Amino acid sequence: MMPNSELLSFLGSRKPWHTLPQPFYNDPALFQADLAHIWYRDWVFAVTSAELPKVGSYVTVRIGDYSVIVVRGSDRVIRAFHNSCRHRGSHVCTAERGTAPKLVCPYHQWTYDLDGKLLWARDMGPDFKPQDHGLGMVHCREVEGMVYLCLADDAPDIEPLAASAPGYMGPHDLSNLKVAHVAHSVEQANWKLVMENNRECYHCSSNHPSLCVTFPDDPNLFGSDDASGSNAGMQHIARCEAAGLPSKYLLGPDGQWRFVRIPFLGDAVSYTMDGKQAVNRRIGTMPFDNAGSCLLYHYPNSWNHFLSDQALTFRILPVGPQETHLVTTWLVHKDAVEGVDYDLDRLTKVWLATNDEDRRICEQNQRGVNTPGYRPGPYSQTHEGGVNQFVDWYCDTLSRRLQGRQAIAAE
Ligand code: 3BY
Ligand code: FES
Ligand code: FE
Repeated sequence: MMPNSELLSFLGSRKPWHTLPQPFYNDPALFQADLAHIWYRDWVFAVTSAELPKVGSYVTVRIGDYSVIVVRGSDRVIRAFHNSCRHRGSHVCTAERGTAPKLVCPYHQWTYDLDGKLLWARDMGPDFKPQDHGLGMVHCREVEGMVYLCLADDAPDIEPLAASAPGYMGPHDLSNLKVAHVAHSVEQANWKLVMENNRECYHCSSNHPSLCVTFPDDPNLFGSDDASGSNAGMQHIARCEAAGLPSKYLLGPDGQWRFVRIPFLGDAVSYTMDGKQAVNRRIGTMPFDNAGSCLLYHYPNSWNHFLSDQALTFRILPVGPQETHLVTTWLVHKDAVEGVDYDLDRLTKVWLATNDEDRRICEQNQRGVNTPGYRPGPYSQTHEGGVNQFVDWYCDTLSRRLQGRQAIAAE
């Protein structure tokens, strides 16, 4: 791995309000540093709890070199374990998702309960203590229907998010929704390019024809400042708050996450090609259709849209220095019937197209950054405050953790 001092000097060479130096986007050693200091240290969004509807429903999540099983126990609590058998280390769950009454290792059938306890191991002798060989636990926290994992021994404080989420997300009631669709896409781009791209709409008018039917590309609404620069935004917030929907721009500690409820364009109520609802059943306790979209980003890996007729989650995970896995999940009312209450194509059309357009521009961005002719360029103060805010969060977080390590090493 790159020595901390070298990393810190790279960080020090970043010009304010500029893109990062090239190695941050393509260097394998820097990618390892991102894994060690960001991805293995922070809370990472894994899955919606709606995707784990039954006792024994599980998903496996790959975070860098780690593989983690997220599973709903017989007490309905969602827990996470290292996907490594305590016998000889085999993966226990080999599928990306499924349902199982017990977790049985495919190698020699060591059998674990859904809470990770080892229940059965054949012919291990009289001195073998099953209680010493349960699956390794990973920190796991469900916040308003979104399941977060943390691989660190000591997880950072998630309470500020957990305290604010019920107000903003409670009316959408994510944990009582059902999954209408899950889409996977792999982008040949560094995870930071994918996140930077998400934090601005400078690119929207020329790249997202279907999103632009309903989504306002006004940076005052979702950039790095509160929505006070937008009249439409402030009116929308006031109207929603009066109806009991927390909506004001709220920035978490260190800028790691943010909630704000924004209006759609004109009379639009959902992400459809005609702006009309995609699902004819309102979710949770949403008081009206035109509540716009409640936006939540959480660094390093998710952005989300909570509407009146659906909830949309987006999760990125780093695969390699120039490869990122995006999973998009559409949740709808649990009694909504496909073909009756909603049409799946209509529901997913805008964001499937938008994701693909974003994949293409992020991949072109990566290719251009890879050429020796790349030089860090300036962000637009008008449109890219959100991008700068993300890159600041990344640089500050990385340097704080590197300096922490150096201080420990020097003691
Ligand atoms: O998906 C999003 O939340 C962002 C907001 C601005 C650009 N992009 C559509
Ligand atoms: Fe799992 Fe042997 S490695 S039972
Ligand atoms: Fe985009």
